[in-house]
Amino acid sequence: TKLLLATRNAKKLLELQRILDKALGAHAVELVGLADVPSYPEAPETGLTFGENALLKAREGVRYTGLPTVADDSGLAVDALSGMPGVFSARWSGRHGDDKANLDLVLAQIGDVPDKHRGAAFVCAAVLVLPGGKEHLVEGRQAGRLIRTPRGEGGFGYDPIFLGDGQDRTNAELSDEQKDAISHRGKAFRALAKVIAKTLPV
Ligand code: ITT
Ligand code: NA
Repeated sequence: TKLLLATRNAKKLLELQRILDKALGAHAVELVGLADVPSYPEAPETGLTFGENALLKAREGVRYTGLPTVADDSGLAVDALSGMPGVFSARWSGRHGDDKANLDLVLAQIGDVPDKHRGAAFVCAAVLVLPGGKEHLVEGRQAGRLIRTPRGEGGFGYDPIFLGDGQDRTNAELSDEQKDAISHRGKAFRALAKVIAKTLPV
């Protein structure tokens, strides 16, 4: 079954295809990204929650292509920053997609508060929107805390400063498969895979 994944992020496409292949069997679903849809109109990410933003992206995908569409929105919620950067995670420093600038700003803002006040969680909302208008929304979380000095070369975004609960390595020190097993996005998309299996011919 062909599904649109409403993102231009090629890494995200590969990661989600890998998670869905593992959950549903290889080739059960084929994700098509926005890079392959000519003159696609960018959906505005104006929602105040991850779920709203994921729905905005997916509804636009269905409207424009008529394909069942999957989308996600994700970010880091820091307790000491009242849940920020949250839906603004990709552009917290004002430079959209500048992972280093965003990470440095969060580290500067949390400063040297003690470990017990350095709690944070990655959150991912994942949605499936069908051409008939049916909408399915699931959410995944990974709880942990922020360390003081970045470690590791893997992953992206805030992974080098995030130590998941029960882990002695940052998310950036894990392999892709190890991260998928415990991450917000892994959890959300394994839940969405179940919805896809029930809803679509796979
Ligand atoms: P879309 O095209 O799908 O909108 P995007 O690159 O804007 O893709 P998101 O809004 O989902 O992606 O990502 C928000 C930001 O949250 C991302 O740029 C990172 O800074 C952070 N983030 C999300 N998931 C993360 C993860 O697994 N590890 C580290 N940082 C993450
Ligand atoms: Na976003």
